[in-house]
Amino acid sequence: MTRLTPNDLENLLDKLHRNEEIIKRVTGKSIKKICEETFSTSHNSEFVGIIPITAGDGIIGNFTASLLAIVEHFGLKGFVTENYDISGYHEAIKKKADIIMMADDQMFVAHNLRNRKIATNHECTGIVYSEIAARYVYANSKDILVIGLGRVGFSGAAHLIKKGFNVYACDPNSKVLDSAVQKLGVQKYEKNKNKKFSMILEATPCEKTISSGMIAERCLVSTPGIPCGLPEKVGRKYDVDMVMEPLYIGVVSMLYSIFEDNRNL
Ligand code: 2YJ
Ligand code: MG
Repeated sequence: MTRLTPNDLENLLDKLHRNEEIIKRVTGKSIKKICEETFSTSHNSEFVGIIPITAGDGIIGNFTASLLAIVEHFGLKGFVTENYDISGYHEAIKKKADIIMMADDQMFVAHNLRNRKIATNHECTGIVYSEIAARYVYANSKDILVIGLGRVGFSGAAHLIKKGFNVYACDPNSKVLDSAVQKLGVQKYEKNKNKKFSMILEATPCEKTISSGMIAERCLVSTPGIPCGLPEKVGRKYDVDMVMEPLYIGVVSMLYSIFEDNRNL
C-alpha cells in the first residue's frame, strides 16, 4: 500500500475544490450527493475524534490535520487528540467523540460509536471511485475497466459487478486476477482484443498503467492511486477527464458509510 507523504497532502483544500468541480462536471452530482445515494445515509452533527498513531513508520506530518480540515469542510465538528495511540483513544472518548478516525500503515478506519458501524479506507475508496467512474455522463456503454486488483481495486470491482456493469480487469499478478474472475465474475482485460473503455478505475501505486489502446475517444479516469497512472502524453492526445485526489474523496466515503441510515426517515 502507498503511504501518503506530507507532500501529497499539501494544498489539500485546493485539490479538494478542484476535484469537487470535476466530479460535478463528469457525473452531474456532488461528491456528497453521490455518497448519500450510495450508502443511503446522512450526517447528524457527529463529533469526530482523530487520533495520531505512531505504530510502524509513525506519524505523517499533516495527516491528522488534513483529516480535521476535511471533517470541518464537511460541516462537522472534530478535533485531533493531543495524545497519541491508546492515550489518544482514551482522550477522544473522554471528550465525547461520536466517531473515531485513526490510521496505521496497514489500516485506516473510521468507527461510529453511536451505531457501531466501522469503515476501512481501502474499501470505501474503492466504492466511491468506482461510483464516480460508473456515473460518467459521456460513457458509451456499461463496460468499465479496473486496473489493479489490490484492496481498493478489488472492492471497486465488486461494487461495479453488484451495480450490473460489465467489469474488465487487469493485474500483473495472474493469481489475483484469476481469483477476481472466480469470486467476482470480472472478465480479463486482453490487450490484443483492442477493446476501448470510456470509464476506467485505476487503483495502483504505479505510473503509466494506462495505455492509449485502452481508452475511448472520450474517457473518465477515476483514480485514488498516487502517482497518476495516465501518462501525460496520452492524457493530452485524448479527451480524458480525470478525478484524482489523495485523501478527501475516500474520507467522505468512509464517513457516509458509517452515518445513520436515512432510508426510514
Ligand atoms: O497517524 C498518523 O499520522 C499515521 N499513523 C498515519 C498513517 C496513514 N496511513 C497511510 O498512509 C496508509 N497507507 C493508508 C492511507 C490510505 C489513503 N488513501
Ligand atoms: Mg496510480
